[in-house]
Amino acid sequence: MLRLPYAQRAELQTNAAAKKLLQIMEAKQSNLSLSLDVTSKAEALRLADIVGPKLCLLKTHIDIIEDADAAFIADLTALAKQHNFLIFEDRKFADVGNTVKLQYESGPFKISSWADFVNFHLLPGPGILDGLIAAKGKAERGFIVLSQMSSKGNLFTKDYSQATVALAEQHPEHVIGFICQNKQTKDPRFLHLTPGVNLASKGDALGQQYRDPTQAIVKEGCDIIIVGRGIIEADNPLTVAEEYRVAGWDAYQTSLG
Ligand code: 5BU
Repeated sequence: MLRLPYAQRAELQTNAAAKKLLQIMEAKQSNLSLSLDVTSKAEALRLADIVGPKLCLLKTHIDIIEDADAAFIADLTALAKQHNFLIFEDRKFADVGNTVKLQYESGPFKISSWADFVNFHLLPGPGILDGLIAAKGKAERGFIVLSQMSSKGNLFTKDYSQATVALAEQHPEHVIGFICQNKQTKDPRFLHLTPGVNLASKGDALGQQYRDPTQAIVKEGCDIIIVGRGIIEADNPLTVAEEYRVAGWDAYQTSLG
């Protein structure tokens, strides 16, 4: 499955945040996203600082950080600037457009003011994307639609996944790609971000399923590997993050042919 280099794909982008992401991927030789699944801001900032130089993208679940506050967001966005990565809040919005607009721009987290990307389910229909687009927030931001999930027994069907691709194709300036397990479209404008990646494990006791970076990128055609516990539970997160970065980059090089 041959692909265009990130630099060329950056040129095709009509979404400024996606263009920036592809430029960072090229510059840092990284298609690695860390899933920052820890519950204290001190630990989150410590990990983001250590591993940041290896990442193109940091994925957050802001609602699991027990002491999250405005200072945390300020520190995290400062680290993003310092280490040159973007931030993706894995919020998985799934309500009617008006509620999602409020959840995205209001409440304690004001996600639209700091996250470069957020994701959403298409389950409620396309009004959810209209709600996200209508929200106030960062000038440069993009939306990622969930096309598939990594967990055992999930209810995503082929037809549903195809509907998410159709939506993306209608809004390429807003929808920058997919959370998925394999390639959804050959259109090089769209990014395929994939969770369920681990070099040492095949899954967990709660339904997660893993494969390695080569499988995800070379065989399944994904672009960005999202890794959580594989890195954050390692004795040396920096060393292990570098292993994932190299594995992801090598797989990308292979996919270019
Ligand atoms: P892990 O520790 O590498 O299993 O973490 C995976 C992360 O990706 C975690 O934050 C999940 O919420 C997220 N995720 C996932 O695992 N599978 C999916 O299909 C989607 C998100 Br969508």
